[in-house]
Amino acid sequence: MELNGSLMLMHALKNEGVKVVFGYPGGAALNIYDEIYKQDFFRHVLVRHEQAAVHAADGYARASGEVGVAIVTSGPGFTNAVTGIATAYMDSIPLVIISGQVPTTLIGTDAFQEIDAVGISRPCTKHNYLVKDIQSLPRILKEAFFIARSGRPGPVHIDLPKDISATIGEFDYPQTISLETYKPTYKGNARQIQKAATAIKESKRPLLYIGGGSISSNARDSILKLCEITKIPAIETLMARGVLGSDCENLLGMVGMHGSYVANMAMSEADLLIALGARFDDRVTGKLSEFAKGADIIHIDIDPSSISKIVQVDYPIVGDVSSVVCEIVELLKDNYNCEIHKTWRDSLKKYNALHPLSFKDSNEVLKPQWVIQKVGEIVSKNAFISTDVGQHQMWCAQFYPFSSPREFITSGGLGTMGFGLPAAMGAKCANPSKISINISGDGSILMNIQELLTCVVENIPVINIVLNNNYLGMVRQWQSFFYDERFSNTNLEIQPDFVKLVESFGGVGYVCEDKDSFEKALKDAISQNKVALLDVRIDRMENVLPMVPTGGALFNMILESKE
Ligand SMILES: Cc1ncc(C[n+]2csc(CCOP(=O)(O)OP(=O)(O)O)c2C)c(N)n1
Repeated sequence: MELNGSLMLMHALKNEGVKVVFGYPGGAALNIYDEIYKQDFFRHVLVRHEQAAVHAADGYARASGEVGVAIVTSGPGFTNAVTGIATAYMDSIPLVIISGQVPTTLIGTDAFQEIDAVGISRPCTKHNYLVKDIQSLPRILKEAFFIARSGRPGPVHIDLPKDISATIGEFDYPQTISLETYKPTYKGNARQIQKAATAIKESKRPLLYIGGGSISSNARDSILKLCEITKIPAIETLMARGVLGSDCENLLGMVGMHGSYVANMAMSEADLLIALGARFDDRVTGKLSEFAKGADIIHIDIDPSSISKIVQVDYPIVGDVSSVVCEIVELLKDNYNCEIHKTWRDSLKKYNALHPLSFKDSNEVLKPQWVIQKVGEIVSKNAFISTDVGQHQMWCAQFYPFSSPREFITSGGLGTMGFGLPAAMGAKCANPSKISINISGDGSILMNIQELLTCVVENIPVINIVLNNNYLGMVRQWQSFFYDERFSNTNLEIQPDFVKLVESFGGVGYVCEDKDSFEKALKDAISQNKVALLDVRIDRMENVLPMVPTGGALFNMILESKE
């Protein structure tokens, strides 16, 4: 059938099962927006800033496991979107981002709003395209979705010039796809899996090191099975919070810079690490020369280039985490002896008793950790929890009682302030029957606060819990520990009246200064089902502990603040 480029895009979105698109129009995207006006098979959410369009598509993808889609215009629309694209790239989130571009005849002339979009997106996308002729558009659209969601997922960018979106061509959407140079391996090598299973059987101090790839591969059930039959202790990275769920007996908590004492000690003393879709990020390994010194390493990952990238691996297995773990379970299930590492498990229990993850609660001032635990209690497993970046993010990762994968939506790799609110909006669109809560800081929330309006206009009731310490808290903490308390430019004493602010956008606001008012406010916000912001005044000087100083060994943790 004959269609113009914009209609081809609409048909491709329909074919790929896209239900929601986040975007913002402009001159170079006008043809596309004209077709959006005429269609009714997906919902278009008009954000108020392009960065938010991509974060929202990203939140949608993290919550649903589907590809998130964002459309922006050329030039400034696209450059605004870059932070969102880079955020998704660092966390391997499947997105397709379409940007308008000036007409092909003007490319290279410094035309109004021209920018080398594919040049900019190259280092922060899994793949990108500049569409040069209408004939290639159907193939490019099909490839983009295929590449975004297959193998190690990631964002794919299509730059679509204005003349091409208006040109008519033949639309024959490919049903299948085969790319010569891109064939992800899902099934692990049988011999390597056998060797890994033998190593697991023989190990006396084994440890499961669970990373975010376990969520993209939907590996929860197979990993739980492995835990059940082997009793091997497990740790989760920030990106993997929720894979096992907080009531899983094997789980020692989060590992890394703000990981629990027992998780970090386990990582340091294990004799076998079983890394599942984890990437040995520097915030997890600490000082590399001291990292897991006595351990052999099994690394299961869909991305061959991430294996032995940071640390030398003894048992590399390229494949889908879920599929490989299932095979390992098959090899171990009938003859695995858990007794071989009982001493190890006992010694970890002692570590946990020595320095459990805890905080000093108070009735005079609200403690952020208490607030987070309370949220968990009130929403009882029925919420998406998004965060921004800073202390509040780490307290969430430490203290929220996670129960399932995809429940926690946070920017791990890039650490992007301004992510939380739009991501919570995307998550709510993915599953409107769940509560969507953005836990933010008073610094972060101001980075995309305009999205409160999108939420109000589009009726996307997101609840924002702003843990307000009148500081850029995480930076203040580093200044406190490592810069002799010289609080250079981190004091946010003067803040807007957040309640008036959210009300001015058409939402509801609350100030919470004690436990009672917090509990009432959150319950009220949930029952009103409206866009809400809770300005929660917390202890200004609270720190996130434990903490591994950058460049330090994982086992050297700061466990207490100097008073
Ligand atoms: C876009 C962006 N700019 C700067 C930073 C550096 N940064 C990391 S945490 C942080 C402070 C965050 O403060 P706030 O949102 O108030 O949260 P808190 O740490 O107080 O919980 C800053 C500035 C960042 N991560 N992202």
